Amino acid sequence: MIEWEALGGDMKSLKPGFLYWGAFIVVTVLFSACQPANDNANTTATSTVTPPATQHLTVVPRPQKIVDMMKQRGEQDEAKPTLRILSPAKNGTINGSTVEVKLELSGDLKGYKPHKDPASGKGNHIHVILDNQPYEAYYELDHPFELRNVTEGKHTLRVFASRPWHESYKNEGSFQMASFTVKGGGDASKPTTTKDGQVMSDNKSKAKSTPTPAPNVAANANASASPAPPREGKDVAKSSAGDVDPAKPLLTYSRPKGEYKGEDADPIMIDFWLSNAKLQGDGGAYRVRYSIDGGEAKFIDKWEPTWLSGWISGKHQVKLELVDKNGNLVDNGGYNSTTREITVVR
Ligand SMILES: [Cu+2]
Repeated sequence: MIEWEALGGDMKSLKPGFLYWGAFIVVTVLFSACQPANDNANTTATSTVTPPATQHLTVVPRPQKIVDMMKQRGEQDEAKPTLRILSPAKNGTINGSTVEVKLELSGDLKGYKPHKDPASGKGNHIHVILDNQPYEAYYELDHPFELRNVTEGKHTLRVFASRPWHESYKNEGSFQMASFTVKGGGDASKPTTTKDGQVMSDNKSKAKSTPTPAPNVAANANASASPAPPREGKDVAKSSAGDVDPAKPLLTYSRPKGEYKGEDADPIMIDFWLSNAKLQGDGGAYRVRYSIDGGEAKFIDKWEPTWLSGWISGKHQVKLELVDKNGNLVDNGGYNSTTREITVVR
């Protein structure tokens, strides 16, 4: 009554106003009750991208088929593989445009051996990363792995041991990094490839399409006007090493990558390598921040794979960043914030 009085007037003039606000509240409550629970509701509503449907991602346990595979592998997942980069030499100089990658695997292997099973096309392998490009898989260590048409300048190579489902081994020594300089170098208008023609780096232009509303997109506007041809979901970009300090905290993006189809598309694993940085849940001071399609930031506080379920078909942007306890990006040559485009076909 008192509030009505405050709004002014007698009961006759108040009644229509009361009905109006009452109806408004009822409609509002009903409307919000009909909204699907969606963490990304705020971002999708204002996004300029046209999402075909809303996507609600949840963290789920390691899928049963992987758990079963681990059982079949015996002790392999407790192995502590140690890699050594024999070539290219750390801080070495290579004349020409071909860089031979030679690795030595040792350590407590417990049966771990990189090899592609011809029947399934799967097997243990090494992830090989040139600069901050998507990794390429290296299966047969007794066969040389060659980088061809590497451009002139400074580059980094990162390698680490991986399982058939691309989850990395996280023991000390599994990861190695080497910086090297190429003199002469290849044709910068053509991609850097392996000897089998797998693209390690598209030297010509920035990765095609960055539909995320990233404010720094404009910075790429001076990249080549001709877009890079599609390369089977591999999000390749101009490759040059940042000024990476191997003694400083370093986040190496590994997964997800490329195209995910059918049952492989749900859940999808986020996996990375961490050097010189311990996450909060592991007794350290750092966090890994991720966001999907420019949406709400989430945190990974233990160094282990994160399985996300609920992807919808289409292209998605996956961003991984290494941040300190205040949420500030920890820079290391530009490598600690990486965005990859993946394709989901369900
Ligand atoms: Cu892999």
